[in-house]
Amino acid sequence: MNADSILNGKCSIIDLNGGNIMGTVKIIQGDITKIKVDAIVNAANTTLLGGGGVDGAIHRAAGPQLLAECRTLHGCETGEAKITKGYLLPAQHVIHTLGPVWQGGTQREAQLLHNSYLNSLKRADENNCATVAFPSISTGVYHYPLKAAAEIALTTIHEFMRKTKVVKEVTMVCFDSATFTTYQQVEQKF
Ligand code: AR6
Repeated sequence: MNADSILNGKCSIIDLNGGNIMGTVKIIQGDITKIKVDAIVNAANTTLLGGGGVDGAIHRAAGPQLLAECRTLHGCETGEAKITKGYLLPAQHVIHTLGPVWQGGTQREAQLLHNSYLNSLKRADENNCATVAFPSISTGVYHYPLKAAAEIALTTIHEFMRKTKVVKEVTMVCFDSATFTTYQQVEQKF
């Protein structure tokens, strides 16, 4: 079962490369904890030991075994990504990444957000994950401006999907309608 069949949300499916399909990028509105894919990405914090927002939702849905495995990872640097099992989630794996806190754009935030998406996709690739779902990293309590974040997210995803032979489908799971609309608008440029 794929994302759009289990979520009450709007769905827009974009094939890469104009019909000569190398992979699919989907933008949907919904809850990432409900999605059955090979890996969902978590917008975590430096401890990797849970928090609010999507991080809290993923830990609640995955159960305490996720926290136990996260304790063995010894945290995460900004822009890095580490993988665990998905435990009680429908997703097989969770890729935990730490996006940058927005500080006005002078602290390499754009590069660090790019690194978060790229390193998450690399972990997916290394672990044979064909289907991957992302939340909108850093645009919640880390306050990264939404449109700029969407441009980095979708550029990084499209570039990666032109190269990978493993990752076939990437879904951006937007929690609220403003995020969904922004990602849809940015995706139209590709
Ligand atoms: N499914 C999909 N997206 C969600 C869900 C969900 N279930 N819940 C929230 N979002 P945030 P950040 C959206 O704040 O900005 C945590 O406390 C949310 O609406 O979760 O990277 C961590 O521990 C927003 O669009 O992540 C860190 O301390 C997006 O996910 C810190 O927040 C990201 O919002 C990370 O901040």
